[in-house]
Amino acid sequence: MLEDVFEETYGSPPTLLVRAPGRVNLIGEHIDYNGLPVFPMALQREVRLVLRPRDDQTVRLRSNDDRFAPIDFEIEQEIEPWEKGSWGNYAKAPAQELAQRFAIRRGFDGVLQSDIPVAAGLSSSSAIVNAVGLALAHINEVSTEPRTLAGVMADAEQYVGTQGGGMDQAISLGARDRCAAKITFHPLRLRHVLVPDDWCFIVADSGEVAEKSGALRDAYNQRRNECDEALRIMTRHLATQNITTQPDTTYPDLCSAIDAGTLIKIAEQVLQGSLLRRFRHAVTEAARVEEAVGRMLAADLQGFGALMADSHESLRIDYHVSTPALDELVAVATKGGAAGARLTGAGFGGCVVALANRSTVGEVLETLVTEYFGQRDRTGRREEQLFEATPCRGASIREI
Ligand code: NG1
Repeated sequence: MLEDVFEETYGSPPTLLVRAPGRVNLIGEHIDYNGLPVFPMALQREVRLVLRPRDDQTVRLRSNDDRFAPIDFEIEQEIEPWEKGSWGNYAKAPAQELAQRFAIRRGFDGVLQSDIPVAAGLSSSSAIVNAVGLALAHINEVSTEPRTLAGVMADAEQYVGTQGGGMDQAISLGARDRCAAKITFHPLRLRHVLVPDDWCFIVADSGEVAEKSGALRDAYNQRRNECDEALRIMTRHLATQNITTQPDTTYPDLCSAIDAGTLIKIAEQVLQGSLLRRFRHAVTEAARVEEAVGRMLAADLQGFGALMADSHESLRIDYHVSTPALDELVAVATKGGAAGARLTGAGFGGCVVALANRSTVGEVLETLVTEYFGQRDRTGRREEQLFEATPCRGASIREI
């Protein structure tokens, strides 16, 4: 029990329990940082943190997973990060952000555990940021209202050096039980959509580590910069045609002013190479999100699945974030009868998500086991690598 580990470590029992779930993004990939809507759900895998507030500015935290060494640091306006890829930076990130914005002064002793696969595109990192952030906000009497805290935590996570969007923090803090949420940004809004009872989302982990705080950070940030550059060129061009005139036009402005088909035709004249491909992905993916919300509301499983398949193709060809293993998992899930499958999260490894009807999910799982996981070197941690995602409520904190 986490409480026992706490008591053994610190000599007295913890007083608070925080939980923060991971998430699986159903559709809307690599577009949150363009301010475009996304459609994830929180899942049953989560970070749990037991803690006892302190009267000073120290945070002492240990994980019950021996791979992660115990950490301690002082809450200050400027907190020096540990080396790139170090897990402790996900605890320092919310501490620094809350110190800068709200001058928080109280730390805590804590023990944390997580059953979210690490670096697999299921947002294990944001779950730590949110759990620590929620704990610090609570004990320092800062607002813990999910949407407010989500914005703060999204800024906080930039501390690790990845220029992510705000999807992960928003869904992990704001999700409702049994629901996915369409998230729109600036201002942040969550529209909760009940996942039909007979829909099953399967998560299958390729086993390829997608460590975004490490080496892949640059590849991720590069795509974000390419999207910015494509937008700049497009708005400049559109201004010369008197189509849009604002200099600070955003992706959402553009997508609501001009339909996706027309935008892409214009882009094909104006952009080249990777800028054209990144732009095309962003615009078509945003349109797929809008459509996917309608498909879920209409309980149209096949329609939703087809959009997932299109999303994967766009991420593979235009966004260039897939891998042969992810493509193989998508193909195997589809062959097994999934209505659709796609890589989920940042890509470059990690997981795919597949959609199946409850009556056919067994067949999809079996096909994945025999044709992907049953093969040599992929049999290691089956129940961790292949599971059904249950839509769960967002983070919470309570006294124990
Ligand atoms: P992952 O790597 O799956 O946790 C990242 C970003 C998201 C979003 C997705 C791609 C962070 C914390 N998360 O998620 O904002 O851009 O990639 O859709 O940077």
